[in-house]
Amino acid sequence: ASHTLLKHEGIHTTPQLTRSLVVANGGLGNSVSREELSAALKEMGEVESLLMPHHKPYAFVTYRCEESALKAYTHLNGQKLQYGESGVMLYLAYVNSVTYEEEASVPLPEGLVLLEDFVSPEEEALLLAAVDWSSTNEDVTAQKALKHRRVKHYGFEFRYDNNNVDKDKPLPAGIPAECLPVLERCLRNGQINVMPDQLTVNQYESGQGIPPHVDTHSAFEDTILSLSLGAKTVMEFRHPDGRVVAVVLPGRSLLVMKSESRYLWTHGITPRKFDMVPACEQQSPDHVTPEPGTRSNLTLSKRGTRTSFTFRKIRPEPCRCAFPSACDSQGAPSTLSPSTPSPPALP
Ligand code: AKG
Repeated sequence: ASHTLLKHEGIHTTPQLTRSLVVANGGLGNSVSREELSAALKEMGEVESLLMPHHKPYAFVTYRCEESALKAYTHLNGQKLQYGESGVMLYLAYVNSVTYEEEASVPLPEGLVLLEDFVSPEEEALLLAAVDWSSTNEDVTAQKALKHRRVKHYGFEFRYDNNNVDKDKPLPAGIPAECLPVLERCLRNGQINVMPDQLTVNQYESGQGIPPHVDTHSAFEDTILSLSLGAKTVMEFRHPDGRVVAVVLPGRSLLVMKSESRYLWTHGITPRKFDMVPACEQQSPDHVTPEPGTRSNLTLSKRGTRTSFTFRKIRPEPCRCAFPSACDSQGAPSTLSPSTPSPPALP
């Protein structure tokens, strides 16, 4: 099976001993993490490089010397790599060179900015404590348990049935006071030029997400802020022409969506328990889609609980943006909903 796989993938193996091996079944696409594979390979000798292509079921390892490669071949070929509660059988073969064409790079959507460490750990704790998830105040904050996450709205309720807000029905609870220092910082720094009046707090457990959507143009003004608290996640942006950009959102970061990234690209979080993120986070922490000519250096990251604060400004007049194909004010249907409501509770 590994030979078929390698043939279909255009990988040329050689019976001669070389410093490089392809490790079939040892790829990110098989849910093997970089740390797990790397630990097993390092036991055989000094590893010069480990390449784990995006979504592929194999990896390439290059050792400093041929003796280590031989040791890896002898001890790991046909052996089970144990990870988590399961394992996978590894098949190794020598390759003359490690050649792998990366997927083409896609730049970040126009208008999208990610600001890391935007809030301190103390502010993060304060903000998380400001959200009272006990269900006694459901009407005050329009709290909902959706199929894929739980949400709370402040200022105005975002209604998932019509993807809009009742602009003349403000909620009893406005944006919590704990948010004001953060929003004032955004005003001072120029991320926004008007104070938001609507907040949606989403809480995602591992395995949960939000369907791809564009925030309804007629409901909210241009700039949308999303503050990530707790665990990191990966948000996918999709352009109508098919481009997809995956962006890592670390805890305590602020995502600013303006212009094309707010009006035309959908944003969403795929419900899953692991994300692929750069292995060395210092290098390229916010952008998973690889740069041209760079080597994949991705690893699997386990998701935890993430709470996001999405701040928006209610739009008083119809939207007159430059993206009519996605603008409900200019006749485009409001197609995608950021929610799949949970089925009614059983008695
Ligand atoms: C929404 O509530 O419409 C969102 O897109 C939330 C985004 C996030 O969780 O960062």
